[in-house]
Amino acid sequence: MRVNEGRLIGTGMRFGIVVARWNDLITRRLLDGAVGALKAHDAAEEALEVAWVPGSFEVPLMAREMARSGRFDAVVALGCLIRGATDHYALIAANVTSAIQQAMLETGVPIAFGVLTTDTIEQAIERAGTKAGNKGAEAALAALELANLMKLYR
Ligand code: DLZ
Repeated sequence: MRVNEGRLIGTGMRFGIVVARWNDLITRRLLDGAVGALKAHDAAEEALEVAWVPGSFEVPLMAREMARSGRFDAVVALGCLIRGATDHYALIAANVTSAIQQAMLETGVPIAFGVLTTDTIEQAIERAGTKAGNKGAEAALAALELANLMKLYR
């Protein structure tokens, strides 16, 4: 029986990173985490390309463009949605999640989901490199693993 798993090797791979400017106190940390994780696994600095977008709502479109460009082995989507007093959060969160998945399935390029959806800013801080790890780094590693795994099928 052959069992395949994607290895965490970034050598020779190219990554697009889309990051939302909204809540940039948090998203900058997610970006740092993602870049740090990729470099720690031997991705070259010049193989990383970052595109800033206004908010999480715009992340899926840009992630799809990057995926479609054929220039990247994988894309990392980063944002931070914090529940507010309005229903804006619920509407955007559900749409962003499914739009990112749809873009990934449409293009066949891994797009890792690193958009935080939290009730409070404190919860977001915890997930952006303090108590609960860095979800940007985790998303980057998921992208790296998938990119390596998919190479086995191409
Ligand atoms: C408008 C809005 C609100 C209320 N909250 C957030 C948020 O918590 N996180 C985020 O990334 N973006 C937010 N936005 C901005 C939208 O994502 C989008 O950029 C605007 O509605 C313009 O299309």
